[in-house]
Amino acid sequence: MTGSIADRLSIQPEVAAALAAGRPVVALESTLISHGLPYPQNVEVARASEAAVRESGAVPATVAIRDGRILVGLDDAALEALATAPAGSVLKAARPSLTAALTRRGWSATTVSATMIAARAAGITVFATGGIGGVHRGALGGPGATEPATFDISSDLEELARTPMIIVCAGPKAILDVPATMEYLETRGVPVVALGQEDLPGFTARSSGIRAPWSVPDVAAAAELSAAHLALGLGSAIVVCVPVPVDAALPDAVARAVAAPAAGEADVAGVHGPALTPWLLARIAVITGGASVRANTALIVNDARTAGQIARALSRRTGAE
Ligand code: PSU
Ligand code: MN
Repeated sequence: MTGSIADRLSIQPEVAAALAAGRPVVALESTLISHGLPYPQNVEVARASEAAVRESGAVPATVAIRDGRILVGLDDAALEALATAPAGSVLKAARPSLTAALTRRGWSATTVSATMIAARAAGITVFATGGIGGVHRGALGGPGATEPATFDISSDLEELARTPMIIVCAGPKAILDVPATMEYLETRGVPVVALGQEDLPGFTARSSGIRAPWSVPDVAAAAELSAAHLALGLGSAIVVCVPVPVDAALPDAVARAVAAPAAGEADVAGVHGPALTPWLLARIAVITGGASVRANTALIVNDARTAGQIARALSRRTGAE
């Protein structure tokens, strides 16, 4: 079977109706379900994210791939199937692996890059995730480095550069080289804005320790800035970073302290490529005694709620509500 991305879409009727009427819709990714979190937290967070989008007055559209079709909007049985699939049976689909995902049978989960491709084809402009992928530690080598540069830079960053969309997240994942990730986004013309604080949110921690390039005080201002960005037609996404809720956050120092040793352990264990991010998230869950999972689930749901509010504000601007 062949066909364009648009030919491959199976859009849930509720999502299609909302899009046709200009009502707010929020895309949600599925790799965090299949590869990012353990069961049962993964399916709980998927359901809670959808509920949070609805509470904000928008329609959730979780994206995944099954049997050659890109599903935009999953029912509860599909969420459960993705969350309970045997380890290794769900492919992690990013832009480079999208073709493989669409030409095999069974389930593939979509990362930020693949979800953006699907959302754009479906006409969805607001997308919530936990943390974007970025430049991995060691990707660039460095002066005096004993190991060669790995060049492991997430395809999420290139997608953000080429797909006009609003991505709501809690900042680049702390497992990454966050300063290098920010430089990459700057080079590729992707605005990054912190919501409600000056510091760039640090994924499972409130602060990454670096200042965000821009910040806005509230959701209304984030929606305003995002609408202005999309209207300019520059072609890139805008990344809105929302700090993890206070009661679930890891202390900033803890989040930063666990990341470097975990990256070192992954290297010693020979973990590279698409397996690296899931491995690091699982390792940090163990190191923090589960605290990182609590933070990760809370921030994902919080991002979904905020994305719903932004989508709602945008559709009010266009007069659909
Ligand atoms: N956010 C989370 N957990 C995750 C991810 C994001 O809270 O597991 C996933 C996203 O799908 C993101 C991917 O696109 O990790 C990045 O993987 P990589 O570094 O291999 O590009
Ligand atoms: Mn990678």
